[in-house]
Amino acid sequence: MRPTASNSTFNFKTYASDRRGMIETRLEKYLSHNEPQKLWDSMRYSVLSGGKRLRALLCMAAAEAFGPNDDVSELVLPCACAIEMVHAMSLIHDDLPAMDNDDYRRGKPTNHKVFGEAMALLAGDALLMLANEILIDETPAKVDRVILLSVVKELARATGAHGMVGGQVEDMNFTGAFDQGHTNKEFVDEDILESIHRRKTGALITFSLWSGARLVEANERQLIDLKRFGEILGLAFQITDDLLDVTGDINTLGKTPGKDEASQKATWVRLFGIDGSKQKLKELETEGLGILENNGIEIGSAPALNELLKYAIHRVN
Ligand code: GRG
Repeated sequence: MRPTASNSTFNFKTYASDRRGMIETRLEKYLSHNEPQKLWDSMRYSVLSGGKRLRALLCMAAAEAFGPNDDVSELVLPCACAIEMVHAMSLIHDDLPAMDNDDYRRGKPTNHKVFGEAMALLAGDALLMLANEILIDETPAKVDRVILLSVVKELARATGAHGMVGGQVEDMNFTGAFDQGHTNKEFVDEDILESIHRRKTGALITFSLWSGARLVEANERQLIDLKRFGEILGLAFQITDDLLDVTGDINTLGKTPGKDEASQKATWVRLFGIDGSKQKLKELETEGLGILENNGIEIGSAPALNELLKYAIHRVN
């Protein structure tokens, strides 16, 4: 049933825990293959290793906010799981020595540390394709196929050169990671950094919200508002990530802090300091909540979206 703010029993912790349960069960089902064994073990290792499931929750919450007043989880769970697979594959590749060279993720050794670099690459590739297969195959026939096709296309766009991959390349560019030993870093200003964040992190987060609403046939106006809300939430999420890299510890974060500073990465904290980053987060929170309140997305019908924005900003890992 659709959660409402007027219903005083709405409790975000219970809400998130119920939906996480559904997401985990479904992910286990979609990953229950064993041929070739090592490949599926590697895929499972990274997808089923915890994680906040923020993107899947956003997808489900958006569907609940705009769908019919009955259970829409069956309609969007395949999409929510596909998003978590794409997210997990991006983490596997991001942790590789050729990229961020990280040893820990979600409190465990990274995929390539356990399975080797070649298998980590291949597990990422396989997850990317499995995500598409699941989205197309498992989305119930009740969902109009033209709508489904638009969702498949948007996922490709959010993931590829226009989205996550493009953002990662820009990020590495400005960090000097492609310089092959020469220092050739370019100057990063707020606009450039926002554009990196919008693609590298924001595109998949925005897609998560948009796809949930699209699958339940939200109208054009609602989809536009939700895209803007997604951009705000995505930017806020990444600025929080930049902050946590400075203020967090390995046990809470589940990954090594201080990596951004060590690699001289272009981050919000580097540009504007801790206080400047916190100030920007305040502004984004106000703007995001304002969109929910003023532009066709009533807080009363979408308390989970409201809480998810706050969670993205005030989280500790
Ligand atoms: C998509 C084809 C393809 C390749 C990947 C490596 C790469 C290209 C992109 C990097 C994308 C990336 C890792 C962005 C950072 C996003 C980010 C802050 C991730 C952390 O997300 P959380 O905190 O993680 O939601 P959990 O563990 O909670 O799921």
